[in-house]
Amino acid sequence: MIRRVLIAAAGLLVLLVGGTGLAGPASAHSRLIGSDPANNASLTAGPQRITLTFNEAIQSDYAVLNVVGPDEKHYWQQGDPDVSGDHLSVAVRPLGPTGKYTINWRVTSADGHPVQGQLSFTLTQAGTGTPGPEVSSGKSGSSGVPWWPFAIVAVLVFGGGLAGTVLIGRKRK
Ligand SMILES: [Cu+2]
Repeated sequence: MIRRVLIAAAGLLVLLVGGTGLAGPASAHSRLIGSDPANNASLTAGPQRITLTFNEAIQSDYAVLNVVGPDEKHYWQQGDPDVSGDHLSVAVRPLGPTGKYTINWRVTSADGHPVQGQLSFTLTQAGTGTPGPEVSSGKSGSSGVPWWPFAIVAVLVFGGGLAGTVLIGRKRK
């Protein structure tokens, strides 16, 4: 009987610790609280700059902010994004065709966790601008988060674990 109570108590403890462990970090992420232009805005002229506002100061490392045109193939932002306190912004080239422009963002929260999302606006009157680099060309350069360091680490960790398992298996034989 005592054993059962102990097991139940241990189970409850695991649930409590696990629960707070999940809720804690998630609630500490930086949140997007506003943007200029506003999400889903209809504009007759392109914005010179896009500015996102977060609920707290964000980290400047690995910030991404780009604008993809209605053809979904070209970038329309100009240069690298700028982080200043709780603001993330980027300059925008003069826009061209009418239609939906998608804003992609990604920042590192104050607590170190990455957060990302998408906004959009619609241009209702065509501009005279010409598009920037192609999305698939990889010319976005420093505005993209490099993925290969993570891949290398993943391969090393996985490979190491696999080698360890094989070695232990051999020893047992
Ligand atoms: Cu977090």
